[in-house]
Amino acid sequence: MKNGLITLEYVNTVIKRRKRDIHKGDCGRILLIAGSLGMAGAAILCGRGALRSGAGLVQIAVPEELFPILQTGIPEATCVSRTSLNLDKQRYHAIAAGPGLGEESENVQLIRKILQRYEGTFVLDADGLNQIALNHMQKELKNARCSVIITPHTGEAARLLSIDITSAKEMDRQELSARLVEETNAVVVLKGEGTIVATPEGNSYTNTTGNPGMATGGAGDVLTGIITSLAGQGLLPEDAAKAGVCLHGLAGDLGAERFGEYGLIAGDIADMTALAIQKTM
Ligand code: NPW
Ligand code: AMP
Ligand code: MG
Repeated sequence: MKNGLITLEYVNTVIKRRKRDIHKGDCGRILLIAGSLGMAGAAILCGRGALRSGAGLVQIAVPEELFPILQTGIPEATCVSRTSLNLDKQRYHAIAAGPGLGEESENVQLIRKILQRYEGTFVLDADGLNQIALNHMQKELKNARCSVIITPHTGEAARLLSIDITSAKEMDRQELSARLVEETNAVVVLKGEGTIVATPEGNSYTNTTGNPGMATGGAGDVLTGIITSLAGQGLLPEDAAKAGVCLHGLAGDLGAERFGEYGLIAGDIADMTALAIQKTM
């Protein structure tokens, strides 16, 4: 069992240098199942985080009525309907589900299908996690065919563990993250000040970057995009989670230098991820 800090020096050891003759298909083809009417922004922010951290091809699965918003808000990404997805690992190197997904029951079936069939890395966040909790799917998560990374904040952690939010807020965060690993057998990213990445092997790492300016709507949606992008580029799930939270925090720090902690918004964090990666190389 290891306990450690997640530092920029560590990130430098896991981010790959690009070969001169690389093409976009080599840089991670990823699928983001995100967004719903009223929360299209979550899908755009997630996609922006993914692109700014190097994903070569980003496809976003949204209800068709949202295609025009997505294609305007993030023209670099393509859109696909949630009803016509091909889940082969050859098609997508990593998949995420959850940011702004809402509560529609058809999304539950899609998440279930990914857990049963997909062979790559699957990142679950936000409403994706809420659906797992609501439909008591923790066992399905444990038995998943894919490698799973979950990225709950304290409220989502409480729902997954069926405990009330006040108790979760009062609980020691190391203990809370260890309980989440036990419940899901996933790589757990317990978000907040000093985000913890806890692994099924019993290791626990605490992030050293980030600031209170990141307490702003959409910041977590950006993180999901970053982690999925890194996993899609070939990082192991644990490394994608650790490097992702560190780069996301550094992007928040660089954004706060420019806009201050009060003015920082999630889109700034996504864009600053580009500079954060540059700084670690
Ligand atoms: P309290 O009472 O505030 O202290 P929810 P959500 C508790 C999408 N978004 N951080 C908290 O406690 C997301 O992707 C879309 C946060 C409260 O009881 C999701 O799909 C945006 N909460 C959806 O909205 C931008 C904490 O948890 C509850 C906490 C809902 O996500 C915004 C809140 O959790 C957003 O990202 C912590 N550290 N600790 C867009 N532009 O489209 C405890 N809580 O109800 O899941 O709400 O996180 O906003
Ligand atoms: P979410 O609540 O899903 O939007 O996620 C918020 C993101 O911002 C997570 O990555 C948190 O770790 C980060 N964050 C929020 N508040 C703080 C804080 N006070 N200090 C550092 N990071 C924070
Ligand atoms: Mg969130």
